Amino acid sequence: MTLAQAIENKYHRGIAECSNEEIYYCLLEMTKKMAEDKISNDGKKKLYYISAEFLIGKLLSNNLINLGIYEDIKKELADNGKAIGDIEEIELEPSLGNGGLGRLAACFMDSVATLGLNGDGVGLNYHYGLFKQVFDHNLQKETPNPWITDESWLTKSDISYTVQFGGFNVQSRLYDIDVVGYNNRTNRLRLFDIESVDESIVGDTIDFDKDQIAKNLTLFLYPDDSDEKGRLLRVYQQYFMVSNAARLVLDECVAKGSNLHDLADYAAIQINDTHPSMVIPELIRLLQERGIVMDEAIEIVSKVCAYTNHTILAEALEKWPIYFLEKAVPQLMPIIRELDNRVRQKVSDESTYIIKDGLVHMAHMDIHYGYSVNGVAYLHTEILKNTELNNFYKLYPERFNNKTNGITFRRWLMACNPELSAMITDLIGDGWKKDANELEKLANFMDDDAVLDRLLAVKSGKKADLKNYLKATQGMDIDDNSIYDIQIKRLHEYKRQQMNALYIIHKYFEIKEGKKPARPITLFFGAKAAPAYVIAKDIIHLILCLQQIINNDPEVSPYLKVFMVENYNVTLAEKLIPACDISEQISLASKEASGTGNMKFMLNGALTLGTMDGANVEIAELVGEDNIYTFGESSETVIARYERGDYCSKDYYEKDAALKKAVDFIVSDQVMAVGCRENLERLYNELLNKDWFMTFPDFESYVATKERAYADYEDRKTWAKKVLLNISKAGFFSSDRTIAQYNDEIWKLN
Ligand code: Z2T
Repeated sequence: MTLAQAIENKYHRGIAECSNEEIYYCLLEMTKKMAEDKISNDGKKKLYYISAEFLIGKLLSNNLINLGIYEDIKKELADNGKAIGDIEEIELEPSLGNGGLGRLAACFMDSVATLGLNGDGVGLNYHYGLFKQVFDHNLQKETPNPWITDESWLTKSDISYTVQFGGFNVQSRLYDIDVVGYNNRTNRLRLFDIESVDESIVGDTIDFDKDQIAKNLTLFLYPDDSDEKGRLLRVYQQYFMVSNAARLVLDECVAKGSNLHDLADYAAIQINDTHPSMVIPELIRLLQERGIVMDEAIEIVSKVCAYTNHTILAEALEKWPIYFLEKAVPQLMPIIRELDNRVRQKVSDESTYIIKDGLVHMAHMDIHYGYSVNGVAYLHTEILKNTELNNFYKLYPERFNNKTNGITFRRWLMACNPELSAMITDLIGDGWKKDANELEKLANFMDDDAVLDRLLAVKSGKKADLKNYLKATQGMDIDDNSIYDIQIKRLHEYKRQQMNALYIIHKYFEIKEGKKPARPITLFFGAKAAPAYVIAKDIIHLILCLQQIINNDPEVSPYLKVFMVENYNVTLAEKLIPACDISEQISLASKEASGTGNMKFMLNGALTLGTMDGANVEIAELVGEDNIYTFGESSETVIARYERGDYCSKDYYEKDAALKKAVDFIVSDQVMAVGCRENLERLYNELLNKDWFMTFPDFESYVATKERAYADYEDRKTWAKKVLLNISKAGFFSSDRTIAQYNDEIWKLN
């Protein structure tokens, strides 16, 4: 059916006579029908990817592309004077994740379906996604972020379970979102909700009454990124998620013919970080309920569950107080105790016990009672094996494996950068859309001036698009002749936005002193800080103050501007990434498990300015040192310094005059005039007395390397070659590759 026919049936009018909103809802309905026709449960064994977050982003364009009708719809709309971009604006973004971990889960679901594998995501149907960020007096404020409208991508199912908590029961309801593979089957995202959510308690802020747990379990997503803020209500959410998931798994497997003893022939469960870890004791409990004895139940579950670790930051490793699990999920504690006792009987290394000092260590349970433990980039997995989880590695070396993260090229190239996609297809055909390694063929054009010119023209076009979008939506005045230098990711000290801010101050002084850059520079930031993460919010405050000072200084702003976009989310990422020249990946070496933004930028023709951390190491390996800007201390040096415990930031501050000048500016009268003393002094003191993520030792090499990148940018032809080479090597980072490896080495479906 054409869109015109669907519109005629629904509204008895033509496309040109409909509002963008009417067209959006018609496309939504049409797409859902087409997607549902391709739902399949083929394949004996099925993957259940359980995750507290699926940061899916807007779905319309993505689904149209994967159904193969995007171009037709776009043309039909254009013929009727409508722009598909304006229709996309109607859709609300489901921000059902914090950052990398949640977006990874969404990319993975796309690739599972695209590879034709039988696999669903299982999670929670949050009514409010990650808070909406608003800037007010250069400070972050948080407001509720609803996304569910009467007509949405959700389909109510007839599946419902009673979930028991200590003291009360809750009735669940399953909602599905179709996951359309690219020219392939449709799988599903299975989001559990409660039957009676009370949205009325949510007002203008995110500080609402969370006491009535039974009514509000699925109301909101926890806004923490990699650090665990210990909010215990989260345990209720987690148990609600996994108890439903476990029952869904057992019911589906039994329906397919499993006798439960052979569960591992029917199901693989991937535990996405420790948020779903209670699925292990819960499955054991349910198997016992269905007549299987403890010994065998443990054995079955240990052949089904696999665990992915996403961080080495100690504060992010979930440990729940026993008394709390006892209160919230009393039926699990005897099982967890039994699991711990069995470890104590066979293992002498106390550091691996599940229960220690009144705390239940969720990751320890996953490793002892799962069949696979994976890290998310080569370096990260090595650090897990050699330091962080070394005691476990010694016990179970065969369980440890690496799966370097990936991204779906459908959303992160085809949908967000159709111009670059079209150019690539013109040059090498469209085989790369199914086999990303074919991008290597681009290397044949390294000396083709016409190709290099076209590549630069595509980038200029995307820079102009971003300029226009940010002017229209956020009132920003961007010079699209400038270098676009972009750092977008959650605000976290280890990601070191503060080091980029210090660079900006340094550059501001240079310009004031008459040292003008060859070309104007625009520094973009996009970042949400967890509402309770004080220093992270102070860093946002500093950046917003710098934006105000610099952009309004007529001496400096022709050469340097700073823009922190408000409410950075997937939708904004899709606009920012294609326009980027320089991708900031400057985490303290050893701390960023992988990063996935780094891959999106590379694929869209930005060059990486980064430390040898996470997947940056693999980017550097693939492109070679001439095509990436690396700097800073190695992970070995950093880890050794932490072990010695002798880092003193003041030593660096005293020795480096340029650094001192930049740091002192934070508490200068000039910044105080536009900012808050309390926030700025706190940040200044934090850097001077702690600087836990070691920005000072890397500052000098960061500045020097960034200057080298800016200088190189002026040789447009050489720059274009580097860009082309980066794109040609990006195929490795397709999540299709990652998922093929998960399947070959962990899930073994088909
Ligand atoms: C998260 O996004 C990540 C790790 C977490 O550890 C939690 C969250 Cl919400 C508990 C990120 C990593 O920081 C990033 O390096 C990685 O690329 C991403 O997960 C996906 O693996």
